[in-house]
This record gives sequence, C-alpha cells and structure tokens, in this order.
Amino acid sequence: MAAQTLQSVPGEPTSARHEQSLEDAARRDAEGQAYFDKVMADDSRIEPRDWMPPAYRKTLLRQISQHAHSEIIGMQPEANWISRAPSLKRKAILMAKVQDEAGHGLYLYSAAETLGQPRDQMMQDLMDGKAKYSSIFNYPARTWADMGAIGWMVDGAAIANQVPLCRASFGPYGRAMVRVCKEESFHQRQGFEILLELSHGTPEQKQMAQDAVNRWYAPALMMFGPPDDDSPNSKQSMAWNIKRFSNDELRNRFVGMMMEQVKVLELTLPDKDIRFNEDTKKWEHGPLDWDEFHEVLAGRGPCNAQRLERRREAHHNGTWVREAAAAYAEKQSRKQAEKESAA
Ligand code: BYC
Repeated sequence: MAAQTLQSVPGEPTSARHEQSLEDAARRDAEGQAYFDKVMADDSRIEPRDWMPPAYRKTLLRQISQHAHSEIIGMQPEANWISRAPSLKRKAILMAKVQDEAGHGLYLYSAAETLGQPRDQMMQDLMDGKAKYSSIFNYPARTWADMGAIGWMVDGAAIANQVPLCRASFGPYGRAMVRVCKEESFHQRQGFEILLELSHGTPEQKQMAQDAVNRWYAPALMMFGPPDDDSPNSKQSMAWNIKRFSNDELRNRFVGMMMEQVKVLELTLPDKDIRFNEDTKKWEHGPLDWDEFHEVLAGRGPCNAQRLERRREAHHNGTWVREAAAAYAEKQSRKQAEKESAA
C-alpha cells in the first residue's frame, strides 16, 4: 500500500477543507492499521511505502540504526590487528572480514533510511554519543588470539541473533539480514580456525587462546541484551514479528552451540555453573555481571571513549571523499540537464 499525500480542493472554504482532510487522514489511518494488522496476522512483510504505526517505525529505526552503528564501530577491534596479523594469508582474510563489516553497516543504514531518517543524522547521533551500539565493541582486543575469539564468539552470537531476524516483518531489514548472515558464517569459521590452530600449537599459544575465550565469553553472552524480565522492548518487538525469540532464549541457544564446539577446540568455557536442564532440554549459563553491562551502555566501558574518538577521526578524514562524491554527482546532473535542454 503506497503512502498518500493530503490534497486541497480548490474553491472550497478553508475550514470545510480542513475538516475534510482530517476525515480523510483518519480514514487512511484506519485502513492502514487494518492492512498492517493483516500483514502481522499473516506473518507477511511491511515495505517502506506501506502504512505503519508510528511506534513500529520508531522501534525499527532504533534497532536498525543501532545495528548499523555496531557494524561500523565493530570494525575497530579487528582493524587494529590487520597490520599485526601473523602471515600474509591471515592479513588478507582479516582485511576481507573487516571490509564485510563495513558493507553490513551500509546495507543497514540504507534499510534505516527507507524509514525516513537521513544517514547524516544517524551518523551525527553516533558521533555525539546519543546513539547506542553493541556493548561488545567496548572491550579491547589484546592479543592475536582475540581475533579468533571475536570471530568464533562475537560473530557466532551475531549469527544466533540474526538468523531469526532474516524473517523480520520489515522487508529491507529481513533481506539485509540474509546477506549479512551468509558473510557472518564465513567470519565465524575463520575465528574458529584461528583458535583451533592456536589450541593445537605450543602450550603458550594454547594458553593465549584460552585467555581470549575467557575474556570474551561474558561480553559475548551480554550481546543478546538484558535478561527477559529486564527487557522493555522485547514483548512489543515480538508481537510485531521483528524479534522472533527472547533475549534469554537466544542466549541459551548460543551457549548450547558453544558447548559442542569448545570440545573440538579442546578449550573450556569460563563458566562453572553452565548446565544442561533436563526438564527444558536446554543449556543454561551461570550468572552474568549485569552491572558491568549497564556501565558499558552508559559509556563507561573499557574502550567507549576511544571507539567514539576513532569514529569521529575517521569521519573527519573522510570529508574530502564525501565532498568529491557530491561534486561529481552535481557535475553529472548538470551534464544530464544540459543534454536534455539541447535535445
Ligand atoms: N549493547 O529491551 P531490550 C556484529 C539496549 S554487529 C548495547 O532487550 P531490544 C559484528 C537496547 O538497545 C551485530 N545496547 O532491547 C560487527 C535497549 O535500549 P534502547 C550487532 C543494548 O532492542 C563487527 C535496552 O538495552 N547485533 O555482529 O528488544 C565485527 C533494553 O534492551 C544491548 C545487533 O545489533 C547490547 N548488547 O533487544 C564483528 C542485533 N542489548 O534502544 C561482529 C540487532 C540491549 O531502548 N539488535 N541493549 O535505549 C537486536 O537484536 C536487539 O536490538 C537486541 C536488544 C537483542 C540487541
């Protein structure tokens, strides 16, 4: 259903016109709501030009822009290791992965733009510290083994979270997720393979891999968001078919995945309380430090200030590229206009 604009009827008195347009708007809203409700009931898709409740648009903008920011800020911990990768092959793989994350950010900013928010505004909100991005990227990457732990656990958590988002009710978000998930699968494999090689290397290398897993485990579990009884957005997002599973459901599913894979790595997860619940047939993790999570969200994590500073710097350094692209676009449209007026 396409969005429609209000039209005035020439010659009609202003107050009557005003009343008529209010009536028309109310009718369109009622029709739009009925259409939206049917799409939700049919588990079908809403597209950018369709009518949607303002709160649905706001929720999508919030989640998709935060997701885009996470991809862009998430390039930093790994980009920091490209020049220190232990071989040419590792360097090429890591560089490709970091470039993929930039691409994910671009798909997601484009999806968010279809909801009416200009990209410049989203970027400004990020640089001003007004926008959230995933807590995980406020932790430092201390050793080469962290590249393995990030790929295996952070991209692994992202896959567990994002595969259900491929079925999100908003078309551009769901379609972007399909492509992102394919690339994330490669990212997770490369991380797993780094850890596998280290864990089967010298005792020092194995220890380095274990230390990285120990440091990234809890932050990776927190990527799924606060526990269900402290998640204000989940219920409505699930009713709107944006989220398909709760934060805790996805977190526990991820713990189960890691429990199998960590055996192959011959490493351990730093959680003595992890257990398989025979009643629910699901894995459960031990307690997490949610105070730390809230500190990180409030901007007081180990790397928050550094990540934002680096983003501002990169944005500033890219000014000439944006100016050149705008000048080129202007030149092209001028040439096109000249061609058309000559014809
Ligand atoms: N970090 O009601 P809740 C990647 C916020 S990047 C920060 O449960 P919701 C990668 C939440 O926003 C992939 N904030 O919220 C890139 C909300 O705040 P507001 C990143 C968090 O939305 C480079 C409040 O807490 N993935 O893979 O229902 C290299 C209450 O939470 C976090 C995504 O972005 C957090 N961890 O559920 C390598 C996935 N958790 O907005 C890898 C897309 C919660 O009300 N997003 N908050 O002020 C989602 O699936 C959902 O938004 C969340 C949260 C599950 C994260």
